[in-house]
Amino acid sequence: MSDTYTHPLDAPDADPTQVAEQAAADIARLTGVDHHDIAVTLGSGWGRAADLIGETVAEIPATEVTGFSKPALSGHTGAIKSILTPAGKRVLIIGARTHFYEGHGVRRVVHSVRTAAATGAKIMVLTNGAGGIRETWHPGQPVLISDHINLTASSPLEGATFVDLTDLYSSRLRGVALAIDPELDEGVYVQFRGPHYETPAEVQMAKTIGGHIVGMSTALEAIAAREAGMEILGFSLITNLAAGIQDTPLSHAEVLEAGQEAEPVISALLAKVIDRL
Ligand code: 8IG
Repeated sequence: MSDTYTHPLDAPDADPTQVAEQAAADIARLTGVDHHDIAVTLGSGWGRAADLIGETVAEIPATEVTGFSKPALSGHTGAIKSILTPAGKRVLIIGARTHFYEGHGVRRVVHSVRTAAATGAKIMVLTNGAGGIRETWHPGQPVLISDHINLTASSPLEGATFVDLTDLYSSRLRGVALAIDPELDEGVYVQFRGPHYETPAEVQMAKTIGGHIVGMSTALEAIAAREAGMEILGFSLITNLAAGIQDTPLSHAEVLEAGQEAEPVISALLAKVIDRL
């Protein structure tokens, strides 16, 4: 054995599905819950939702689970929780995500999603904080993701894996959310690599090609979730209007502030939606 630490997903003979199965076994052992029905990734602004979804049965640091990395971002808790809903469903909460811009490769970006699938979850709820292109939107507003445009020039799929992405963001699940809040708006999520925000010209491009939301996560995760056979529900919290749509510069502080203000409202919404899934 070399004494240089190699991440399990970077080993030359690593099989991402097998690493995810190991991670799921870690979660079962550490939480005492051997199966989850629904998985939820909590992005910026969504962190409180876990408390409203149900009873926290177990909470473990993500770093205890095979293949998970330390959260790179403030506003992400880094915990994995197992929650029991009043309806008796088991919900796996993923409080940290690895972003593509961290530069560790797309396998690590989607490892949490593959792990969620390996715990048995059939529904993947992906939430994020993002920029809004529609002028009618305001910071603090949650919107449903109806589709995406992946501008990362990457894919989590390896080899000749031709996965259908029609109805990627399940119209059935969006219907459940809309039944709870008929006012919810929907939009097409455009994933950029980041970590810089877009230029105003790039935002205009995103708008021209059919985008309404700009962000740095979710699209790659959704693709991996679909490959794993899960049904996907996506929510963006609009924390800022995209560059050039709002006339002031963007700041991470503004993003955190909009997230904090919106947190009680969007957390309650998410908890209600999950209760009906
Ligand atoms: I929060 O305006 C958040 N994340 N790409 N652009 C991109 N990602 C974001 C933005 C934004 N706001």
